[in-house]
Amino acid sequence: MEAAIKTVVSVFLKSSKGKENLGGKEFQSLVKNQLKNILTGSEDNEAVKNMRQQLDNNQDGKVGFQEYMNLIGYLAQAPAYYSFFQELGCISQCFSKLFTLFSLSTFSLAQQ
Ligand SMILES: [Ca+2]
Repeated sequence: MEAAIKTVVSVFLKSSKGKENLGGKEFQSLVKNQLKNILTGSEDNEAVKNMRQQLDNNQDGKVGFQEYMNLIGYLAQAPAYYSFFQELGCISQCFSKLFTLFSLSTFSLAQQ
């Protein structure tokens, strides 16, 4: 648990080069390098840009730590939803609703 928290924080700080926010290019390389096995579409620059804009709650054009944590929180919850949706028999349909709910509609989860 502690190791996971350290990793989440250090990935942000490494990507932002110690700054409080991730700019467009920095966020793009974080997604490409760190999330490529979780998110399909991480290679799609336009999709990553859309995701950055959707995460950008305070509309400053950058991804702050809190905004980054929203993404981590979402990704942490997704596998739990997956088995629930599997039981309901509506994986892709339910995920697209969930992604819309989280305003991340341009992305989908990689096959579990
Ligand atoms: Ca922001």
